[in-house]
Amino acid sequence: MDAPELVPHADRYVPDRPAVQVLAELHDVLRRRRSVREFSDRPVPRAVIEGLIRCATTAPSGANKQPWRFVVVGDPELKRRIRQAAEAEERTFYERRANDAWLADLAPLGTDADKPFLEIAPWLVVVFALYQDDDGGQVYYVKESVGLAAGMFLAAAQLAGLATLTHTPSPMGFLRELLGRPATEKPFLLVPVGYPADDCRVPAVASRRKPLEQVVVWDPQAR
Ligand code: IYR
Repeated sequence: MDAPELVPHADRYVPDRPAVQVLAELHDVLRRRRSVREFSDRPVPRAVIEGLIRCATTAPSGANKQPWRFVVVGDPELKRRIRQAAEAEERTFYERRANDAWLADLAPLGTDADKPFLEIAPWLVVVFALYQDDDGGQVYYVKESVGLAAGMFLAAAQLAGLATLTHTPSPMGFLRELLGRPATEKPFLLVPVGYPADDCRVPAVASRRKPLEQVVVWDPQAR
């Protein structure tokens, strides 16, 4: 096979301050991200959502197949139908499917089957994973790729001062039906986007991140 065309990495980003300084500032923004379940109905311009999706779609993906679709819902009637279907799934989760350990882990979050935020948040962004490319071709590392894009979406929202929730009503198949997506697309994440309610509360627990020592293993040779 012919060698691929490679070009200089010309417009690469070079910060104008030392990396540790840039990272300290970025960390101070990211560490204040919380999963928000009490949203304001304050509108968010469509161009802002578009900007978030543009940021998300800069993520790397297997063979650059970009196996994601972002379905953006703002219509109150469609949000209502999504809420109804999600709450029906959640009721079976809380009443039957979750085992005791799972319910105990969720208790500090104070969650239950009621999901009013699905109607209150101005936008619901439903991220789908594509198991076939739009041209019918193969895709690779789909979950990894979509997960990376979703993470960048959340980070972008945080930088823009917006609140998000990574909501995964399970099973999520109803989203494919309600949103008219084909069988080759699988709902991955439902992300309400908006501003927190003025009196928004978040769990007191769950804000602490594990200390670095617990999550990092330094090679003893590392300098
Ligand atoms: N999907 C349910 C339960 C739930 C599960 C996990 I894991 C969470 O981190 C939070 C909630 C719900 O949304 O209530």
